Amino acid sequence: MSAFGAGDTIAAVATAPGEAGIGIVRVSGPGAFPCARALFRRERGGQLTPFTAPPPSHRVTYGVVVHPDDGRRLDSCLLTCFHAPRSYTGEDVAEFACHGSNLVLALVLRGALASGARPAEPGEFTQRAFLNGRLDLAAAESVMDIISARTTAALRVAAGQHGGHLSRAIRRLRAALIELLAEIEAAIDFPDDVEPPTDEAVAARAGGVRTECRELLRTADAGRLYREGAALVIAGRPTVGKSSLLNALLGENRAIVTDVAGTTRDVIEEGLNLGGIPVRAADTAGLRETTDSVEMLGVARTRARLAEADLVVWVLDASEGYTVDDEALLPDLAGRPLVVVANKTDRGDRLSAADERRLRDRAPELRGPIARISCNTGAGLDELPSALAAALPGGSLPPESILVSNARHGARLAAADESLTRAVEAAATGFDQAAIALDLKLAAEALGEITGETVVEETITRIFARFCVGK
Ligand SMILES: Nc1nc2c(ncn2[C@@H]2O[C@H](COP(=O)(O)OP(=O)(O)O)[C@@H](O)[C@H]2O)c(=O)[nH]1
Ligand SMILES: [Mg+2]
Repeated sequence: MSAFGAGDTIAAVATAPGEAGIGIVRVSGPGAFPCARALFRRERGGQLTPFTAPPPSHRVTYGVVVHPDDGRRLDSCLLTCFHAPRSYTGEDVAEFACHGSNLVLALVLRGALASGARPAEPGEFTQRAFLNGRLDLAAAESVMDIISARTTAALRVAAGQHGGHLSRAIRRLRAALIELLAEIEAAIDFPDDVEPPTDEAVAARAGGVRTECRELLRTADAGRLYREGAALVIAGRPTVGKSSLLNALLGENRAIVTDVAGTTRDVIEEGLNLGGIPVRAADTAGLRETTDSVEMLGVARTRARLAEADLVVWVLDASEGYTVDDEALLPDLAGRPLVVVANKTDRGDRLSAADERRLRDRAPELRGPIARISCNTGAGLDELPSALAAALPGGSLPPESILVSNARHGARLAAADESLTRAVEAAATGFDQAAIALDLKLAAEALGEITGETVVEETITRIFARFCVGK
């Protein structure tokens, strides 16, 4: 059936465990319809009758599933049969939609196993869909991203990839390389009849593909951001309003706010949606020298968080301006992407243009304008989420763009870039085209691994092992 010796029949509960309105058992493979015949009955006038021929494809049939041991009515069921190759996996598929009871679903699954199916491995349905050509590899990988997306923007990125956004771009680049390769190889094979492309043409065409690979690679920050979210750390000296800011971003009183320095001692982390980007925002203990042993631990934790932050939000007290105590924090804060938020503008704004120049001078990581807010009056808070999102690495690319959101795809694009760089340099120095062809081949192969056209079995196994059972 496929290179992997599929052809056996697999079964799994395809819905999440727990009590729900509906639960589905999915069976795929040549034994799917025999399974359905063994477990499903139509009910007419109190009589349970098995079907003689499988129901037509893509049609829902109402009936009951029976207990695998005694053949008695177990639950009502909507059976949908999908005839190969027009199914999710490309094989015969039977889906039993019953009530979402763990017990009902476990018994239906047991029945399917008793009629010859075996338990599906994690991701095996989607793996079969890929192996049978129903999905390319990038689209198959996006299934996990769709399932785990936490914001609509993350979902949009995953849906774009599922719809073939990225794959189409990659296939076009790969086709351009293969065409160039064919011309080079034809001239090598038939030197008397075929003119080789000029070295300039080879360099230009390989260079053009390389440029596009690099453009795609540049979207990797944004892709990762939408997919995995970002870690935002709110930091600053005590009582500038860090906890107040977290509460304002959350729209609830999560962190304790007092006028006592050293109130926040542990890191408080909450998830929020920042202009479509899933963010984990951490409120931290104010950075200062302290002799209080608990506060010292808090400050150590703040430093650890800062080291891993995708964006540091440095809170100042606008009414005090940029003070020496703020400046003393620079060694702790610098080195990560940084935005400055000046809070308490309701008490006045002493942050001068000279302060701002000094800040930008000392902290080259500082992004965007300084946001002026008041957590007390709410001034400036409406614009803050989009300003923070834009300051995140990659946060300025909209989720509708073609984004490389998967680390594996990024690595393959980087490999293609490397091979193409060698090819371009070799062509520019008039190197033997047979040697250049090898690098072009490597680049085409790296691109093919993204869509799955040239991928090795081991990679496929590794990719789908990360899925859950039933997908
Ligand atoms: N006037 C004024 N006071 C604020 C503002 N934001 C916070 N505060 C007060 O400043 C004090 C310290 O706030 P908190 O959020 O606990 O600061 P943290 O130590 O940085 O977490 C509290 O008394 C807050 O009520 C603001 O925008 N304006
Ligand atoms: Mg605090």
